[in-house]
Amino acid sequence: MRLFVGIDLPHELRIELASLRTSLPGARWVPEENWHLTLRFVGEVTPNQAEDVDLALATLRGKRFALTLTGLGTHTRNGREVALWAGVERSPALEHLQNKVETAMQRAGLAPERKRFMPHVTVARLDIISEAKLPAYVQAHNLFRAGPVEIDHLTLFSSQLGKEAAVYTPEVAYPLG
Ligand code: 2AM
Repeated sequence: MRLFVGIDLPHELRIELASLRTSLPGARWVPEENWHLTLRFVGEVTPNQAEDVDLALATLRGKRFALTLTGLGTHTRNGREVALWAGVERSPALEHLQNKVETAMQRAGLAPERKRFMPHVTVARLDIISEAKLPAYVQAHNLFRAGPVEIDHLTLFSSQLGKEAAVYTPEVAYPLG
């Protein structure tokens, strides 16, 4: 199974994120039920490894924190803009929690994550035609801001890749103290 550790976004943030889904030709909006913040992508694991991941997360002592979404950005691949995301306000509490998750994943036997943590919520995948319209779109939504909202649990998600969109399923919730 394919897993990742993240934050299932509270309703208050989802309402605000929905305001970003305006006209942007060529944007394939991520279905609302798939909105999340990834703290650690785990990837394909065996059932035994999944158990170790679950155990490591269950023993992690994380603290609640306030999550604020702010600003917009894009991911580029081969010089092309391929995804649009909402940013996350820098927060020592979130960084600390993400570090704890990383340590827990290594305790569960995963190789260390080499990529720097760059928290974001992907809201759309972009086709070529959306690129020309992007500057105006980004300008119109530049001041996007949602929250702060208290986050009181982590979630272990499974991900099933599909033809249209992936299906992300919250499998286990781990309360934050
Ligand atoms: P993304 O939204 O920027 O694509 C499930 O795929 C989640 O894990 C997504 O939030 C995705 O980020 C993130 N992720 C991080 N590294 C990944 C990888 N190597 N492959 C797929 N998804 C990854």
